Amino acid sequence: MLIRTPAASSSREDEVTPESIYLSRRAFMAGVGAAAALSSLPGQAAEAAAYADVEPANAPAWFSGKLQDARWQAITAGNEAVTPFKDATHYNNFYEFGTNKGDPSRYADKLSVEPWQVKIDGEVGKPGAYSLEDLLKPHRLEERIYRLRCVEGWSMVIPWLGFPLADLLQLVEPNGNAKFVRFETRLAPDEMAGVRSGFSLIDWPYIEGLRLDEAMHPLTLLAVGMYGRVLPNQNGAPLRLVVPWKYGFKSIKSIVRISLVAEQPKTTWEAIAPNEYGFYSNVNPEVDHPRWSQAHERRLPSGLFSPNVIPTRMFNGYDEVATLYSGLDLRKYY
Ligand SMILES: Nc1nc2c(c(=O)[nH]1)N[C@H]1C(S)=C(S)[C@@H](COP(=O)(O)O)O[C@H]1N2
Ligand SMILES: [Mo]
Repeated sequence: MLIRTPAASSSREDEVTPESIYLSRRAFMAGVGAAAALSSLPGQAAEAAAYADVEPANAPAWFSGKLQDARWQAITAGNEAVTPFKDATHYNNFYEFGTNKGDPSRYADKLSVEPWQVKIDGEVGKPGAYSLEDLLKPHRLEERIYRLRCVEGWSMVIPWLGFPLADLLQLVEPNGNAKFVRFETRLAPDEMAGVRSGFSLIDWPYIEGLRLDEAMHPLTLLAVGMYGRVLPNQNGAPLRLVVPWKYGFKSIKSIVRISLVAEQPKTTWEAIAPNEYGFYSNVNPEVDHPRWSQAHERRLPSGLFSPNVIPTRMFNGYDEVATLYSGLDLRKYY
């Protein structure tokens, strides 16, 4: 893996980075031995553990190059602990590979992610089929440590690497008819056991959507990496959306098409159960799912004896998005 860490004395990063996380990142880059050594220091054990199991990847050239000038810790989750890499990569929802939490880590390796093209079409001045490399070229990667809250009631804290969706949208020049953005996941039945099984309610491909102003919000991220490395397939390689104030299913994985459209797109989960999963799906502890409460969440890792249940926060704690919804009845538009 091609990561260079500047000497501590010459780095601006170590002035702005909480030391424990900075050290744990260095530790995972240096290998498990260093992480183990670090975990003996008080206060740094949890962070070191979160990164200890990071599996090095054979990163493609477009990614390694981008890491050189990544902005580490551009956004953090305050003092909330980063979820261990092991949990973030072995407890997944990616129904194309099966409905059990362990299925994506078991089967998503089958997905061929190189070469990768993204089609951008609809109400834009510059439609086209872009290679992932070309799509990434103008953008600097940022590390953003976001909370991820699944509608099922569990949550994690994940350090993503990506760039704002807004920066991409601006480059393709949405026109005046563009009111929504529609996203589509790759559909490759030969590579996707869950699609082949025919056992699913889902009408593939997986579709998601955002209002244009939500898509343009600076928190909305297109991710290509996590935990300092390229995205594992089970987490949506090579390109996935991350919308931290919405339930996890809005954060669509393995995107091959981004369309600027005039009408609100029909999304996968809305199509399956419109009374349970709305288009907006903002995290909201006051609006329960018809079959369970959304007031609390199980922060992973969680077990029988330490369930780690915490209150769920409005907009998942990202209060700055509230202005997007002023005047909207969030009970009606759930
Ligand atoms: N294409 C696709 N994207 C998807 C899903 C899926 O099944 N297919 N599951 C969603 C759900 S329900 C969640 S909670 C998140 C999980 O992301 P993670 O596995 O990286 O934690 O991905 C979302 N994106
Ligand atoms: Mo989810």
